[in-house]
Formats: sequence, C-alpha cells, structure tokens
Amino acid sequence: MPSPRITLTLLAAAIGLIGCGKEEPKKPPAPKVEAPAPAPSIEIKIGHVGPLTGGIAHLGKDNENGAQLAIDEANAAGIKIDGKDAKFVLLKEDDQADPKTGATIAQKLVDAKVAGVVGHLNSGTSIPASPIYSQAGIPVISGSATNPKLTEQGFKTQFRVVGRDDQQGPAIASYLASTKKPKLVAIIDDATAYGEGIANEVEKTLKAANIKVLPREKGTDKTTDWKAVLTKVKGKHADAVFYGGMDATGGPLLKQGRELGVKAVFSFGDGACTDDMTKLAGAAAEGLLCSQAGLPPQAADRKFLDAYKKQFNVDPILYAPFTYDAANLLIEAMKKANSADPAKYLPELAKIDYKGATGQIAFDEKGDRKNAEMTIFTMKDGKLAPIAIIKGGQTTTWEDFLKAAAPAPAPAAAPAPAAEAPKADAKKEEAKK
Ligand code: ABU
Repeated sequence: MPSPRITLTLLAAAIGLIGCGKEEPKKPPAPKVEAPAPAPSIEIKIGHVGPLTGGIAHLGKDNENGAQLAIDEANAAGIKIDGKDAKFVLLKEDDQADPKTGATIAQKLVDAKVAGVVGHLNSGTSIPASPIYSQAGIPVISGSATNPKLTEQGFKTQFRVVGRDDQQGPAIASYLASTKKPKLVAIIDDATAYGEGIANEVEKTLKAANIKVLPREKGTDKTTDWKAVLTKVKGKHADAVFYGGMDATGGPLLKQGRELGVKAVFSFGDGACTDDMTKLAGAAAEGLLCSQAGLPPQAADRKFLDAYKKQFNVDPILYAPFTYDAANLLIEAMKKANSADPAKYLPELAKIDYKGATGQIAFDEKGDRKNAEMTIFTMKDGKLAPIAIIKGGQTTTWEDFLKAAAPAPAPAAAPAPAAEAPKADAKKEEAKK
C-alpha cells in the first residue's frame, strides 16, 4: 500500500496537470485498502431448561430471564476466551416440568454441544437429566432444584446455587413449630420429587419436636381440586397444614381450604412461596407462612434488580437472581480456564469463589452451595414479607439482617474549628467605635 505521502504527491501532480490545461492523464488506480481481518470469534452455547408451558410456566420464564440477562451482559462486555471474541447463545428449552421430557431435553442439549446448562427448574426433571449431563461431561447448575438427591448421586458435573430441602424442610417446620405451636399437623404433597421430598423433611422435624402428624395426603402437580383432601383435614381438626408443591397447585389448596372453613395455619415450601399466591388464592393467602431456599429476591444485588426490571419490565418472582448467578458462574469458570471446553473449565467451576447477585458462592465437594441461607416469609397485605433468615443454624430477624447489610454510615465529619473568641482588647476597641 503506498504511503500517505506518495498518495498526496500523485494527487498534487494530477491537479497540476489539470491546471496546465494539458490532456487529462489517466487517473492512477485507487489504492486497494484491505479490510482488517475480523477478530476470530467463538460461539459458546449455554442451555437453559425449565417449564415454559403448564401451570408453573411463569416460574420457568422467571428462571430463563435470569440466565438471559447474564448472557446479554456477558456479550455486551466483550469477553475473550482463548484470544477469541466470545459470543454466548442461550438455548432455551421447555421440559414442561415432566421427568421424561426433562431427560429428552438433556440429551437434545448434549447433542447440540452446549458448553454448560442452567437448570432444570424442578428437582423431578433435574434428577433424571443429571446422569445424561454427567456422561457427556457437561456442567449443569440448577438455580432452583432443592431435592437433596440431585447432588447425592456423585456426579461431578452437577451443581446448585440454592439450598437443599434437608435444610429448608427443617427451617420452615421449626419456625412453624416454635411460633404457631401446632399440636396436630396435616401434611399434603404433590407426589413429585420436590413436593414429596420437602414434605418428608417437614414431617421428620415436626415428629422430632413431638408434634403429631396425620397420615400423608397426596395430590399431583396438576391437582387443582383439593376439596376431598381438605374435608378430611377439617374433620381431623388439624391446626396446621404443610403443603409440598408449587404455587399453581398450592394456591387453589389454600383458597379451597378457607372456603371450606379450615382454620389451620397454612405453610408452604419455596415452590409455592411466591407473590402469585395472592392472585391464586386471593385474600385467603393472607397469613401464609412459607420458605425459600436462599435469600429473598429483594435482597439480591441492586444492580441486578435494576437491570432485570429494565430488561423484562417486571421484578423477579422467585429464583431469577439464582439462575443469573448460575449462568455467570459458568461464564466465570470459562474465563478462568480460558476455555469453553467443559473438561477444561469444570475444575475451575468446582473451586470457584464468586461474588454473585445472591451473595458469595462456592461449592462443596457434592456441588451444593456452601452456607446457603433459608428465608421464612409471611404473606402480609398481599405481598410476601421476609421474617427471618436462617444460616448455619443461626436465625436472624429480617430487620437485623437488613441492618447488618446496610452500608456503614460515613464517618462523622470532623467538627469545624470553633471560631476564635475575639480578644478582650479587640472587644474594647470595637466598643469605643
Ligand atoms: N425448589 C422448589 C421448586 C423446584 C424443585 O425443587 O422442584
């Protein structure tokens, strides 16, 4: 390529010739400017799986939004992996909260050569999907599946960023026992891995506290008519009810319970601990006790909450901050390994120590989140209000938690030096004037 000086000289000569009125010379061919070679890029596929149809599609979308926000932010940040511009793509899949479909979708994502997966939402789909990801060596992080079995199978590829039901069940049961002091509790579940699992944990805790528990009542994850079960519960005069299931079925249970005149305190686990309970059960939702297996959405990082609201025009419902963290953890581990090859970045993920929107995240040897918090809520004026945070066996009231989380007040400004008192002589002089 000619230097700019040569180009200018040629141009000046051409102008000079035109000025002399001589025959116009042929224009020299324009120098070819080669476009700079595009930076090498790499497309990294990350899967997200949750129910996007059916009764809990709103929770699936909430989880998916969290992961999508992390992907969009990573793409905007211009991340390089192995010297290449990384373009992250979220493959969004609907497993309909169905165990068989969950396994089919897992195989579909393996075949699509995803580098990692966020999901699945349900324990009932995560558990059958986990051996498929394990066999393919693909890391998978659930932001919501709480059944202990998920991380008890010994799969090195399986992680979760929420707590487990053998933490959550005892937390909500102990809170119920100590604050409401029930003598007889009815326990109902939806016969899913999650619902039945958390109900078992609650039952164990209540029985250990010498509280009587009625024989288990069951529905399914599609039951919306609970009248027969509730009539039995009413007849036994249970003074508390615990339901292991999701909000789409828990809402009708609560509503019909009150309609039938069941006076018992109702308590739910995380799957049914959402503000949607007000829509589903109306005024009957007031006073509900429930738990989540992590910090509440309103305690998530402000930057995340603002970005989520801006992008989706709604607030997170339940576990979106956790799926946001899950996607970011996959990306962070890839950055640390400088590779999107699961075999190379999996060891980084296993030993990660990362400040996420839901707090500091590190995994234990099973892939469970270390020091996961549990939150207890009550429904007050149509909104879930956190009451207490339980961490490592310690219970902190929500008010104290907020106080401890508040930024330390700025140090008081040093007092301004006192104005010097006028000297006595000066005062006298002033008086003479
Ligand atoms: N943790 C409640 C909802 C998801 C699940 O574990 O099935």
